[in-house]
Amino acid sequence: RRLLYQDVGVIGFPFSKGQPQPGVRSGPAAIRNAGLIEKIHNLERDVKDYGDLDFEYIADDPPYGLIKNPRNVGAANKKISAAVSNVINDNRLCISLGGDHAMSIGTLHGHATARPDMCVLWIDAHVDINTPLTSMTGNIHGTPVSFVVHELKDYVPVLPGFEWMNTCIHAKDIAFIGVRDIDPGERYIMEKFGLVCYSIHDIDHLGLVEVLKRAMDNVNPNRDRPIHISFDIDALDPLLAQSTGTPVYGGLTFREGMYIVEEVGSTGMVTGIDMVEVNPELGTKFEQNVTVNTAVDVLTAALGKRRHGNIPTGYVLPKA
Ligand code: EXY
Ligand code: MN
Ligand code: MN
Repeated sequence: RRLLYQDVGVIGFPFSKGQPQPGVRSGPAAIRNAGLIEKIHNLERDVKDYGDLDFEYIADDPPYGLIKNPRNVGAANKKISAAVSNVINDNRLCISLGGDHAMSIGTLHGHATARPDMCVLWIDAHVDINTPLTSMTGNIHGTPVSFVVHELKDYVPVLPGFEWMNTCIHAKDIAFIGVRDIDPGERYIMEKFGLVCYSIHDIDHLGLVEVLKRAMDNVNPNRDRPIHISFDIDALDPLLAQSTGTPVYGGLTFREGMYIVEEVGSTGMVTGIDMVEVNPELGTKFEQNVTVNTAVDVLTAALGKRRHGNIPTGYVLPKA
């Protein structure tokens, strides 16, 4: 199938202010060290590494209600949004390496700026749709979806640092897959605004093939819209992704994770991917390696690496 964008851009967001554990800043470096760029290159896709963004630190950043680091998170996301729309305007599929999930405020905003017709698959143990007023932890990585959905505009205060921001997708443009840990306020919001959510229970009940087909029918019925995959590594079972800040047991298997990205990738419509919440400083050395390598496998599968093998171009079969 033809790809909407053949070329790939990779950009790192070593960002951790959306939650309390600083190690998630090292996610982009660990994923690069595991060979991501070369593995994309081996798929015969042109790949440009845009490097890592650096974020200035705002020292005077008192909480807004419970919400921690609003100015730092807001200013970082302004830069992230501009960086992502720049990559997509270069006609490259944008891979955003995190970093905690608060950075997806900016990746979704930047993607929607460049491609207003895009839709979103949010692969996560969580729905990350607390508003700054429903959040019980004050961690912005539990709230990014509330900032971008038009229908929630009246429920999200303009936090200091977020004055630049406007909502950019409709509630019907996002589907969640893999959910198994949702707060009461989040469940209420999902029902009130009719957000599409396939939990782990739904996968057990219907099977992943059916769930993914339904999710795509919900957000992209004609398979003609650009797709943003926001992949939180904690969607996968902690056996595969122990090195993450908020692991939840009973997650997606390796095979389920791979199936999702192979299948969505094969539509040719993926234009943005986030790989977030990889924290290479948590867990044992073994768990760190498993988590990081799994993140790389998910990304390369989304870009066309097939478990049944890829046909090599220019291959000459040796004659006897
Ligand atoms: N719902 C909880 C909160 O709002 O703090 C936990 C959110 C975890 C978010 C992780 C990254 O996906
Ligand atoms: Mn998340
Ligand atoms: Mn999560």
